[in-house]
Amino acid sequence: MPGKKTTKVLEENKKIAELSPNKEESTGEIITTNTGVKINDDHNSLKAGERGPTLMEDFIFREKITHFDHERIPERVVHARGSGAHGVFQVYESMEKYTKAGFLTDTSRETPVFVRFSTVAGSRGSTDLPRDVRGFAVKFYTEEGIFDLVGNNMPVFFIQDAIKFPDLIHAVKPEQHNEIPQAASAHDTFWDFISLMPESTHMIMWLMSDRAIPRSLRMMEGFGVHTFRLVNANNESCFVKFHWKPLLGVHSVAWDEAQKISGKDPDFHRRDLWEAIESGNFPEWELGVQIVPEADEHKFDFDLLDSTKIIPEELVPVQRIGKMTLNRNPDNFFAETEQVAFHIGHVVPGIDFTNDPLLQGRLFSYTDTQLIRLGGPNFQEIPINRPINPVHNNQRDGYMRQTINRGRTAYSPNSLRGGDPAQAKAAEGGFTSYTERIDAVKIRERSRSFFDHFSQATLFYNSQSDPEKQHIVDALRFELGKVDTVEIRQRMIGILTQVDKDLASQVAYGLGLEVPEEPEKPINHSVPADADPAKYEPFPPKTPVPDISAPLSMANTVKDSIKTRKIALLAADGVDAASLTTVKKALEAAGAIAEVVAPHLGDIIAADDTLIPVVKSFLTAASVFYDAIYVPSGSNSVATLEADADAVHFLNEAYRHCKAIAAHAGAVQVLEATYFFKKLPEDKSEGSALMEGVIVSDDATGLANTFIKAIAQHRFWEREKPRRVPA
Ligand code: HDD
Repeated sequence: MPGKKTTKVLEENKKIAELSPNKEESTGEIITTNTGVKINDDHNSLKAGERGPTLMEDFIFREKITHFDHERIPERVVHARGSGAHGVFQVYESMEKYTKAGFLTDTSRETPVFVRFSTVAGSRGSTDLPRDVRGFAVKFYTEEGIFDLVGNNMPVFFIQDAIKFPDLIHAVKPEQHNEIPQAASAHDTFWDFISLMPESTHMIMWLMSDRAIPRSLRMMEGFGVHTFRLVNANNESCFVKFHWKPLLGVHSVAWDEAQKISGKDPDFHRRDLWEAIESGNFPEWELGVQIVPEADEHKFDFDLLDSTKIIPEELVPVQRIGKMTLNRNPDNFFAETEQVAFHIGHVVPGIDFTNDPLLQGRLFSYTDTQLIRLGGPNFQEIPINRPINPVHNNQRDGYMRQTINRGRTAYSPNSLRGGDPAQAKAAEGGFTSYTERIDAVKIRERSRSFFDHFSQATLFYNSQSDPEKQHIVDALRFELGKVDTVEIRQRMIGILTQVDKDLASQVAYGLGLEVPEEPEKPINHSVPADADPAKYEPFPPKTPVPDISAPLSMANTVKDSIKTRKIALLAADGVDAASLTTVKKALEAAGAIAEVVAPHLGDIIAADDTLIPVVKSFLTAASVFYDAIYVPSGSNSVATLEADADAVHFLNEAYRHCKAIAAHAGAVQVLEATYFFKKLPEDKSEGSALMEGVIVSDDATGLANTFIKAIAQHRFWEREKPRRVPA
């Protein structure tokens, strides 16, 4: 049940939804045409006689069909599949030392936000669970205008210069001759490109890690990726990297699980986000900043302008400066989530750009794409894109203009309107670009400071826990295993040797390839053909870089809560009501969602004749939709489940996907019917890695407590080692 505060927010949200302009909701109204004429018959077209042809004259029919025929707009060229939500952002302490941006200095302000999460490669209707980067785009509707933080759930990018973006996307999208595969990077063209682009290696480590298959959009980090500038009221600037830290921690699913979810519920993430908000479990992130003083620009081994690099948190800590809460679902997917137009160039006074060549290229691309996608220059007038502060300028006309500009003048300077709209001085909030000194020659080249492509890939790999490393190996074996061209696989082994020899040899083994004794140096296409290669050797290290960076591993994330985790309670007629409800109540008290899954829908009759409502049947549920499983006692229920292949499969899958499993001692027979329990070592005592997260007890209260701690651990990846469980 949502608490008092949450209920208040939900009620206020309803009011906002009613008050906003452009909203329409038919409650007992009469159906009309778009010209407002009441319709008498919406079921039959106008015909010449009962069995005669339809008449052209039927303006009601024509209007309806014409509108329908034009319902589609081009989907986004990337990030087509997305899910959105409204919310608010509030800063904890004034950041005025660094920036004059009002939403980062005024602690009393609640700034409205709209967030759109997305996958990158798939089409609009593709699954939520491919191995992919997730977009994490936040629109802040500040009192000084819109600021868009258009980031991803990974802190680096594939390429250093935006001129390579079309190549990257053409390579990862379905192949041009047969439009295969959908929403997948596991194919020849992607790896062909990557194997020829050493600068992508760091990003590839992230993409092959579990970050690419999140458990929930609510459990992902977000990153602004580029280094931006903050500028304060004295026009002093510092560099900044933006982070979003989810309060529920960073968690993923298993790859086998991701593939199954894609079949059983392609809307898994969208549904999860929607349901969390509807139930008052508002997703929360803290905004983090890494601040680098201007004077330290050249202090690091890497270039701050290079988007394939992070600033390790050991070198510059992340300060958590505010919180974002998503508390309202969109009213209409198309009007809001589809029509929202983000742009890295939407900044407010106090935030400015750097010369990162990827960022600079993005500054061009985003408006350009909206012109084709949303059909013209007035896309900013679509309700979801409008700032909350008024807009005044001399821009006029264009397709679908909404604003009715009054008066005679649409130019500046003018005298007829007293010079309106007037310019604002910087002190009055007028945007002034940071006066960065630039003294340069025009050059189509990349800086030598961008040429260390492997150190941070190695840092990322070394920072992972053993199971995470294994997942990277498995992911690379999977992805490259789907590549038909052996030369591409081999070239990738060459790249991986630059990251870690052991990683390379494990992947090579899985692919049946050899790691060459003397791997060829990866080809670097960003070096101009007629250049002296010595000019592009990475600079020698300047500052000690950590061997490992703890925040890079998801193993170190917060694991103190089971809030919003979904737990299946497997039961059938004859279940022991106390054994079921004690655990159910304890889980719900800890904030989890506990659902009874049974052989049939409706109610099951407990041993004491009470009726227990069933949420899902084995036909409509699947183990992969849950974070943990509990089997209560009751001899008839246990007998039914132990003989039910679906119930046993449910448990086998949960074990294979390393989830917490609990059974009342009276239900241990159901576990004994599973593959894993039979195969577990004779010694089923605590402390055995394979038994971790498997709980059997005859004390339902004690079991619930241990179970809750186990679920909070998220997954017991160590179990994967023997790889003996079919699922
Ligand atoms: Fe981009 C969409 C994130 C590089 C060109 N991008 C888009 C979205 C996100 C990102 C989250 C979806 C926004 C939404 O939900 O509507 N893009 C990134 C990040 C990048 C990046 C984090 C690197 C740091 N993007 C990038 C480059 C270019 C683009 C280098 C082109 C030069 N991106 C686009 C685009 C899209 C887009 C074609 C497609 C739809 C849209 O803009 O509105 O303009």
